[in-house]
Amino acid sequence: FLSKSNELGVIAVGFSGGQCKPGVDAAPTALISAGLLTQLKEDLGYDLFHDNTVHSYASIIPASDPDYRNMKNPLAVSAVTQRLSQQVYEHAQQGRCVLTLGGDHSIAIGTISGTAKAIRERLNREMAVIWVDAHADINTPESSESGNIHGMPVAFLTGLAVEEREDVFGWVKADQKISVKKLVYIGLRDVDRGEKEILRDHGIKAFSMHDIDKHGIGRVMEMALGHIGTDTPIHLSFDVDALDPQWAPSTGTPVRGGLTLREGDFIAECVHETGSLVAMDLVEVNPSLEAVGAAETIRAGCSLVRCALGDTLL
Ligand code: B3U
Ligand code: MN
Ligand code: MN
Repeated sequence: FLSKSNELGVIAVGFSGGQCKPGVDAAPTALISAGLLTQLKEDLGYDLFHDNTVHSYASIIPASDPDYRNMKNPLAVSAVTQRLSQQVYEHAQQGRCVLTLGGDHSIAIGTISGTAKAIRERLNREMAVIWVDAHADINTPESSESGNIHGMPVAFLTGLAVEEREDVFGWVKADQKISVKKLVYIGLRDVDRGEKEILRDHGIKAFSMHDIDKHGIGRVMEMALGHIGTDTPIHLSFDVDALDPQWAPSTGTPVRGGLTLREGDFIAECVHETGSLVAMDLVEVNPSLEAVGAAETIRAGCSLVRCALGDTLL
């Protein structure tokens, strides 16, 4: 095991600035109120390291934050993710697995940069990332049509997007980045034209819903984990919109034709079985959208986290 097996760092991130719809900042409270942390402690036996705070980072969010290179809220997202990166790093550096409850997916700039650096220092290894999502989130500021930074985190984490300004992600240094060779996508079905070009040009491993329909989720997980290689630390970044809206309707950009809840749980279970999970993000749960489906979406999110952290059916 690459992490201390019973210690779990937990960070609750109530941040929504990577996209335009309010409400995704309320997800950590909703997930925790639904009993997620109690289940991890009492049913799965984890020692939780949690400051009992939902971080909104209000004190570091600037009053004025004009668009820059087509990015919306650039200073806020950069400042929040820089702080989050340090929080994640402090857990991971002590050998804890780290669970981050978002928040929109821009927060992965913070979480992944934090674990990548800690894993390099602690294990002298390059970490892999499994990105489960309907979207590729690999737009550069220039390729993005929306300007929403939650569509760009992978570009900043892989170095495909570069920015000198320290206060606009210039703080993400080489030891905090990941290789495109160690990145695997699962669940894609809404990828922008510019993103498709980026995935093709860099030979990035991606399993779309087409691949899941064709091979089945069992074979796809074998191929995904085979690509990463055994004994490689894994950061699982799970966007709840990878699930079909039938299971997770309360999310900012639902896309039909997604994973069933069982397929999502299966992905998480397979990652757990590797024994190589070093961090997980659960993002884009928005309890205020499609309010009728909020409880179901929260239940699905809790299930994904429990499965990744070792809950089994039998
Ligand atoms: N690719 C689009 C849409 C999108 C990305 N992530 C989400 N939506 N959730 C964009 O805005 O970059
Ligand atoms: Mn996403
Ligand atoms: Mn998504």
